[in-house]
Amino acid sequence: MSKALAGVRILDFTHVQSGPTCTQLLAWFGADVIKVERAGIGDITREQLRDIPDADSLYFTMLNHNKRSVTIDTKNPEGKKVLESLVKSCDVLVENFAPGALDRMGFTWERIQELNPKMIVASVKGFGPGPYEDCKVYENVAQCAGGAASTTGFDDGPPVVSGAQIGDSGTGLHLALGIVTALYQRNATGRGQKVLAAMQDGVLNLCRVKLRDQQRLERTGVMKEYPQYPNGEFGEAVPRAGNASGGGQPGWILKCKGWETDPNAYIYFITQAPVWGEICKVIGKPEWIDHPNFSTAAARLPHLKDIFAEIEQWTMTKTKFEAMEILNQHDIPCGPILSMKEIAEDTSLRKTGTIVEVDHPVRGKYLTVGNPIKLSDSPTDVTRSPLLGEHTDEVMTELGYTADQIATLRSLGAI
Ligand code: CAO
Repeated sequence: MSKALAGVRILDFTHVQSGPTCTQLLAWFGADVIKVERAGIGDITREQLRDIPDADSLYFTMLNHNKRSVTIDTKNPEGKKVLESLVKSCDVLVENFAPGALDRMGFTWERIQELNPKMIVASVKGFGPGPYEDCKVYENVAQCAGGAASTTGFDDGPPVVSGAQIGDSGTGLHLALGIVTALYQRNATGRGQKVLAAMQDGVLNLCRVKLRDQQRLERTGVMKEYPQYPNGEFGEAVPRAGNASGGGQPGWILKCKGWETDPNAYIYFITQAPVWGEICKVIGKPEWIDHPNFSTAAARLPHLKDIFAEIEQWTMTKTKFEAMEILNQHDIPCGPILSMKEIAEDTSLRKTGTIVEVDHPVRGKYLTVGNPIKLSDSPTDVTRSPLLGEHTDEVMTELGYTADQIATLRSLGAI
């Protein structure tokens, strides 16, 4: 079956996590992604957090599937020429170097336009234009600067970063959408353009509801679905909300059977208004259905702490899966707290290709997260990440270099 992005060639100048997430997605949709790395070194993540000596790390392999790898020293004058021919033959250049690195290499937007006016140049940077635009940025810096950390955690503790890589992988996703959109616009204009996804902006986009809450707080001084209500104090800024969810459907994480020894024996329980009666029946509190303190969503808000304490008395008598089974029969929204071990062993995620086993010539079999976006006419086959420079000769030949020229460039240290 053909792939959605078949025929699109990506010059993948990305490293670490944010950029590679983006180009991996494009590769999964069928683009030919050519990853350019430094000979002998490669993407720094190849050797970071290694679990098998001399094998590309899981960090690298899980972010670089379905790509080809070529090595080019882009600071070597001859290597620069090779990169120029790649620029001429690709549709998109994706990079996430520190600010200014691409310019210092001699590949300014103007120069790239000279070489290929149709080229789309897509960048992840930590910050957009402004006081921090020259800063290097990693995941947690973005989570802190994008509003996630100040709004995550519990009120009596410090800011907390999330395990979800919303700064890196989240921004990679944003960039991928920008690239596909620019490709679409190029169909009409025939021109390339610059695409920028700043990590701070990407995180803030994912924290949109917290900027909503900031304005609600400034107007009303209170947010009734937050755990600070009704007994705590609200300050000037949106506080950390613990595990609370929205106003119409307050939720919390509750202990389940086995919580004393299993750190993940918990369930997320949502007291969704339309099923309040069912909740009361399930937990053995039918008198709450019409009780003035509990009968409406608004009446319940000041009593959420007591309500969840009571529900927890019930969830503690069930495992999280037993509780799920019962609650789902009553259409009560809930979710088990799944450990990574449980997710890795989940058969339904394997069936859908969301968890995939991949074979690698050096490290052997490993698990990865497949393409979370499923296209019915463009299915994803996850193939292993490339070894460093595995496709240098192949790509150079496609660019028109002869075997002798390739050997010479290699002897010069250009590739
Ligand atoms: N040949 C020759 N030189 C190469 C090369 C190649 N094939 N590929 C890269 N380089 C050079 C670059 O030109 C750069 O050189 P100069 O500093 O002399 O201009 C150098 O390698 C290092 O690039 P860098 O500054 O991007 O790398 P770093 O490890 O110092 O910083 C990071 C890493 C991630 C902090 C930085 O790239 C960054 O801020 N990127 C933007 C934000 C981002 O994506 N962050 C998320 C990273 S994922 O957690």
